[in-house]
Amino acid sequence: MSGTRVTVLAGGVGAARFLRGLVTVVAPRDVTAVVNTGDDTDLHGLRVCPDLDTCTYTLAGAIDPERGWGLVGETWAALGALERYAAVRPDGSTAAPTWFGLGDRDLATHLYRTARLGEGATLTEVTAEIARAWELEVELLPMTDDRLRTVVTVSGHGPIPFQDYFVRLRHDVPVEHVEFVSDGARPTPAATAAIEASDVVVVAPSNPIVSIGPIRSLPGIDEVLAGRRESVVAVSPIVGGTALKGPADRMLRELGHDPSVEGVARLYREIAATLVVDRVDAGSVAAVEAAGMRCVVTETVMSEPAIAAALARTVLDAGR
Ligand code: FO1
Repeated sequence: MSGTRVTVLAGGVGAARFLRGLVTVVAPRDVTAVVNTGDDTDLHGLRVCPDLDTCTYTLAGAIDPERGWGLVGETWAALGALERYAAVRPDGSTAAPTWFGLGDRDLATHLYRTARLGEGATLTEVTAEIARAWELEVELLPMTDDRLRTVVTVSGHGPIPFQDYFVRLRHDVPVEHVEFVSDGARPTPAATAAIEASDVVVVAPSNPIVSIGPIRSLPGIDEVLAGRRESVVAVSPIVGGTALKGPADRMLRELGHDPSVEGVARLYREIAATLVVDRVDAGSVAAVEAAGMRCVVTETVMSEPAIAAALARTVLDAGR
């Protein structure tokens, strides 16, 4: 499939695994990922961009395969040393937040990113430098160079930052509301151009609300996608009514959506012509089509690289 330019709207683990398969069927230099930054957080004074890092480490073959985030073979000496200070932290202080697992080698990424942002570099520039350090050929683009924060209202806690919901509370609390808070964040021109100019756009199998939602919330993105809807293909992150990783199924239900491929189709039908669903959802083809999307059935659970590659091939065929 040489010469096919592909842009992937990406969240974390599911998107990263899809990208790893995609680069085995198209040239990596023809692939751009526009990555969610709504999960980004500041800890210990460091800017942490979990979805960008998960895509980077996965494409570099350096991701921890069990966790799906962070580096394989990681050590945790710095985090362990912080526990000494967490023990004396006064009430009301957020110093030494040891609930968020920053590994020793992973810390280098956040130190570098934070230093470069402090020098005035944009997140797009720093992300390209980090990708070059990991010898990636894929273009990784943050969706925006502005701050946009995903804020989750959970029962009993009120509105809290995304990582407090996801990691500190282990996404084990009902979600009442999700919003994307920014001071007029705009997509980067590079992200918009990639979506406009590629032959196929893929909406990765990521959480539609908190991974793809922040990208779609940026002004103009939905309009660009809708304008080229025929060559936009979404992969359902819901398989047989459940999310393979993370809280997408519960979150969809709690926010009044149907946690099924039909529910996913209702969320994506304005921006994508095709929904790729897993074989276990073969019985839902008519429902997806009734919801307004073409439906392609294949194996979508990327338990091994060959399955991710076959899925990428099917997705590209559907988009061209
Ligand atoms: N996820 C966790 O469940 N626990 C962690 O301690 C954690 C640390 C972490 C550090 C760096 C990084 O890049 C990602 C990290 N993640 C962790 C993953 C991340 O919180 C989520 O998977 C994404 O934000 C959701 O896509």
